[in-house]
Parts: sequence; structure tokens; C-alpha cells
Amino acid sequence: MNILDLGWNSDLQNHFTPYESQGFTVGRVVKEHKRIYRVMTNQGEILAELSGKIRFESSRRVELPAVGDWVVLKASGGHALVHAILPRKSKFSRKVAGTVTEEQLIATNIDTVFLVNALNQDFNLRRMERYLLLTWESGATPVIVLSKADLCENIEQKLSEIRSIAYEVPICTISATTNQGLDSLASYLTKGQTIALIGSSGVGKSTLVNTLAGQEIQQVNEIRTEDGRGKHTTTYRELILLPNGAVLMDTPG
Ligand SMILES: Nc1nc2c(ncn2[C@@H]2O[C@H](COP(=O)(O)OP(=O)(O)O)[C@@H](O)[C@H]2O)c(=O)[nH]1
Ligand SMILES: [Mg+2]
Repeated sequence: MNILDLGWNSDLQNHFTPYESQGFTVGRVVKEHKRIYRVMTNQGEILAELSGKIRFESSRRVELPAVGDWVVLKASGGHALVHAILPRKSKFSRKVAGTVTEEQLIATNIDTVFLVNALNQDFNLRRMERYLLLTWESGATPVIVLSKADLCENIEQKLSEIRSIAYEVPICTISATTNQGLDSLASYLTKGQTIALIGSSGVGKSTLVNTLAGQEIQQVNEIRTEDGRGKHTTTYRELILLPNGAVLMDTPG
């Protein structure tokens, strides 16, 4: 494993160089358990906890590491502490309902957000607009991905509804069952690019991750029949390296 494959670049190297001379290593957070982070480094995957410094100095969630972050680590004997977070290129967060100040940090350092909506369900155009705004605010580039095209008979009508709110945002129509339209995603899935899949539960995010990865990495859950909605099955946001060097990020919810 080489972290260059996870999107490392000269900008990040410049920020890291002062730490490097002091014996720190660097890695990218691929999974977050409560305050313990699974970090990919050049020495393989390690578990890291927060250093006392970061715990005392960070009062808000956004100041703590999230999936996608590049973190500066001090590793000793299979144990590592996170000392700092390198500057983020983008930061995708949701406002937590009912609070004004607290934001829920979903993921960082995303290049492209696939906003996934299923063509067999009623669109909520307002919600889609909200997600487009969140993506623009995050610093990442949105792409609207309409999934389950195999289950839709009036694709053109749905497309015209969405075009009315999408402006120049690209729209890709796909089916993970028939592989229709998957090649339209290829231009975003290139080496070193990080692509996050965001969308309601059950729209087919994990299925798409598995299809693109060519193997069953994420658990896919059958839809509850009563309401056509999926259950939350992706318990951990996770970075997945595709064979061609793109980095996919599946998210729950
Ligand atoms: N017909 C059809 N079903 C799909 C497609 N993609 C996903 N599904 C089904 O939708 C359900 C939810 O998929 P999942 O990937 O778990 O959705 P997630 O919650 O967004 O990760 C599963 O039963 C999948 O088999 C598709 O392109 N076509
Ligand atoms: Mg899922």
C-alpha cells in the first residue's frame, strides 16, 4: 500500500514536511469507530487514538478527525496517536436537527459527491436542492446519480423535473443490476480522486460501491417491502480503494 494511491499530493506534502522532520508519520482515516480511527499508512492499516493535545484543544466535532482526513501520527509499538489534521480540501457536513451551532461532519477531502437518488421512488426535489447546496458549500463537486433505471418507465419525465433544479450539474442515469450507464461515471473515478456517495437509505449506494469494486465489500440490504425504503446497513463510513486508484466513500443514511 502506498498512500500516494489514496490521493496524497504535493500540497499535503508541504503541510506535512515540518512534522516529518520530527519523526511523525501520516495516514488517511478510512474508518471511524467512537474516537478510534482506522488509518491507512505506508506501513499498513493501524488504529489510532486522539492525543491529549488534540482532545484538549478541540471543543467542536469539526475539529476532530473524520473519514477522509489526512492525520499526522506518532506511532510506537502498534499503537498510534493523532497529533494533527492536515488542512482539508473539502468538508461535507449536515446541520444536526434542532441545534444551531453543532454540525455533523460526514466526510472530508472529497473531490466529487455522487448524490444518489433512486428512479423508482418519488423524488423530493426540495431535498435534492438542499443536498446540492450542501455539496457546493462543502467544496466538492456534485454529480446527480439516478439509480435503478431498470425499475423506471418514465425516465425522461423524471429527468426533466430534475434538470429544472440541477442547472449545469451533470446527471448520470445508471442501473447496478443491468450495468446501464456505469461508463458515464468513469470520468470521475480516476486515480487519486475521492468520490463520496450520499443519499437516502435504500437507493443503492452500497450496491454501486460493490459493482464498481467488482466485489462484495459493502453489505447490501433488502428493502423493507412496506415502504420501499432501505434499512441502514452501512454502519461505518468507509474509504474503499478501487482497482483503478479511485477512492470511494460509502455513507449510511
Ligand atoms: N432493481 C435494482 N435494484 C437495485 C439496484 N441497486 C440496488 N438495488 C437494490 O436496492 C436495495 C438497497 O440497496 P443498497 O445498496 O443496500 O442501498 P444503500 O442503502 O443506498 O446502500 C437492495 O435490495 C439492492 O439489491 C439497481 O440498480 N436496480
Ligand atoms: Mg448502504
